[in-house]
Amino acid sequence: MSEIFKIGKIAYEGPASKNPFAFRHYNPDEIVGGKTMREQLKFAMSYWHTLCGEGVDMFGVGTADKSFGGKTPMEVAKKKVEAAFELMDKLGIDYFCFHDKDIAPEGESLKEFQANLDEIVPLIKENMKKYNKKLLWGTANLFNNPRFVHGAGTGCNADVYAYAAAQVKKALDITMELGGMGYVFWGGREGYETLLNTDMGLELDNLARLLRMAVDYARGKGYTGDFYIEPKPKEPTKHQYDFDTATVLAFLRKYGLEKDFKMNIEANHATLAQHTFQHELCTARINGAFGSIDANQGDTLLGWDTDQFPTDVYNTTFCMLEVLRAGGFVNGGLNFDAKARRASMTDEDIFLSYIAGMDSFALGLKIAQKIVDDGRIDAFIEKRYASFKTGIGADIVSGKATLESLSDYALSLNVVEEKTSGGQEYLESVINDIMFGGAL
Ligand code: XLS
Ligand code: NI
Ligand code: NI
Repeated sequence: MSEIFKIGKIAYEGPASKNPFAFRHYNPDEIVGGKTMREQLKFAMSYWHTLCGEGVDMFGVGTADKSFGGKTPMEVAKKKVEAAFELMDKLGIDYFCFHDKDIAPEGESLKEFQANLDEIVPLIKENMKKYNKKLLWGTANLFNNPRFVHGAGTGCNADVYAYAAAQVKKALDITMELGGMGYVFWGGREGYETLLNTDMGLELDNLARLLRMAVDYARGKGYTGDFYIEPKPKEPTKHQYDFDTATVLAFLRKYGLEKDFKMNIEANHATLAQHTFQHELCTARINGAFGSIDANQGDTLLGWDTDQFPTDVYNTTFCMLEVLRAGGFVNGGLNFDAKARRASMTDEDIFLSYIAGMDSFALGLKIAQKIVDDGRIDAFIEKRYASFKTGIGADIVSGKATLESLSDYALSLNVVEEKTSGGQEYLESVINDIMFGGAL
């Protein structure tokens, strides 16, 4: 088989290396926090951005050609499989994620789409074996085709709903066939533009019905992986139903689905919801719903999902701190739902983008582990809440306290003043000390 990318395998060369095609921080076999970096980080390649994204934007056509020498749509799909595995192999990425539509052309009908998928999936399976790669998660694209203009699971047309269900069923079948560890529902067009034409109650009931059907179907077939919801507050619709983690948790609990779903948290979606990435991860963690991560970053000056490769090390650090606090990934991982900028259109840019993202997360992991080992942050938090360990605080936590007993207690104190510092500036400087102390 001939090479598609004229770039060799990317190796770890250490922080002193100036070779752009080398890792400076991601050393797959190095142990951090009791596991290898490869196990801690579980990097995945996003099929859509990497093999399908050509740099189209609102004002211009693509700048990168992703046909990889194929001519017909099916030829191109096969070439993409080759390119995908060559890329993962060269970058040392163990996992990938895809939408049904990324891997095979839709054709003219549902039957044709499924036949195309049936031709490509065995090829993918073969390559997974050959290169020892795994499927982190699969999903169905229920947003691109014009039929989903009013939504898929939350649309107004029952035929479209059934079509969406057929796509979900097939995408689940493929995910199971490929031994996938997860299945994602990102609510593409599940939202609304105006309540003047929207029955929000029915739309949400129907979405819950679709999720329930998907879970029952896959579990009935013996699927043991995770189901994820990927929150996002807006884009493409003005109001996406899966706004953020807290909103999704309330939805899942209303419909009794909370045991069946975890979160797939995307950094750029968190910031669109006016949250930090860490806030979303923490909300998922404390609710037992931490699952997987779409690793990318937005731009604070732009109000949309720019899906940039993550290079902000503060963010990767606080992300990995949450991952460590959650006890690490189980079925999830770090999927680079990220694309090189439109002006970064060369094959080299694909490699350089992944290297940048992987190195930034490797640094984040190392620093997060240092924060844990250093202990100053945890000790500060521990001390800050110490009053809940004994006396009246312990009564509050154990449930022994009542409104009356607290009132009596407060009256016995009569005057309560709070003069203890929250220490934010000190703690921020501790983080900088851990990151840069001694390094410069
Ligand atoms: C879009 C989403 C999408 C999901 C998969 O904003 O991030 O790419 O991750 O459907
Ligand atoms: Ni995503
Ligand atoms: Ni996104």
